[in-house]
Amino acid sequence: MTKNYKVQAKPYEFEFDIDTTAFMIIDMQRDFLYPGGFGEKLGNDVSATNSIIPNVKKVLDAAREKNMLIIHTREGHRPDLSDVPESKAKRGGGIGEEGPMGRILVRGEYGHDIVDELQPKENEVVLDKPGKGAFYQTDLESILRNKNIKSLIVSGVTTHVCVQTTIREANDRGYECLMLEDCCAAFDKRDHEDSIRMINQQGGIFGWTTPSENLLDELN
Ligand code: TIU
Repeated sequence: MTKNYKVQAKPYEFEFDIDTTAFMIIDMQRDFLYPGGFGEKLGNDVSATNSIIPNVKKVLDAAREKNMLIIHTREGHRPDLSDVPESKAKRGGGIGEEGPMGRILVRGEYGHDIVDELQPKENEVVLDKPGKGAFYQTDLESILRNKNIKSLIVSGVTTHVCVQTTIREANDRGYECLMLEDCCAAFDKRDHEDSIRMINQQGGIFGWTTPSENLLDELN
């Protein structure tokens, strides 16, 4: 069985060994994808973020088929809000307030959880994070080291905030990151497109980007 893959990408082919690569799904939570959650409360239209669910699901199915390590992240806070920095609390979004999907961005609430279509399976990692980056105040680095992971294939929302922050943090730690363009979204298309350019510019300053079709062509 082939373990090494080469995927057409920008700025050039992305090569990875499937046994040392994890598929990450960043913050595909109801709070960012449906009306009444954190994303909308911040003043955004959530139609772009929820439109990528089917694209992410296709890659998730392929990653499961290949027994890849799958990591789901969720941005959120303790019910007593003791881990919310004042600087974050005062900038809106209604963290901790009651909304139609429960208390906004609070762990254990319906809105904080991952959408039905992408619900994690028992053997998959679910990582709760208080910030935008997936490494900050989490055990992600330890999990990746223990599982001998060298490369990350990254999807989720929002492209310019949690996805980009995580890719930048991963890049500095020596991980090679492939961002799946149509499996990520920002509330504003310009932020999404600018992020793609920021990642793959200067010879892949933070990583590689590609439409998911190129990855699926190789995996399937
Ligand atoms: N506001 C925004 O675009 N994003 C976030 O606050 N969190 C994530 O990106 N998950």
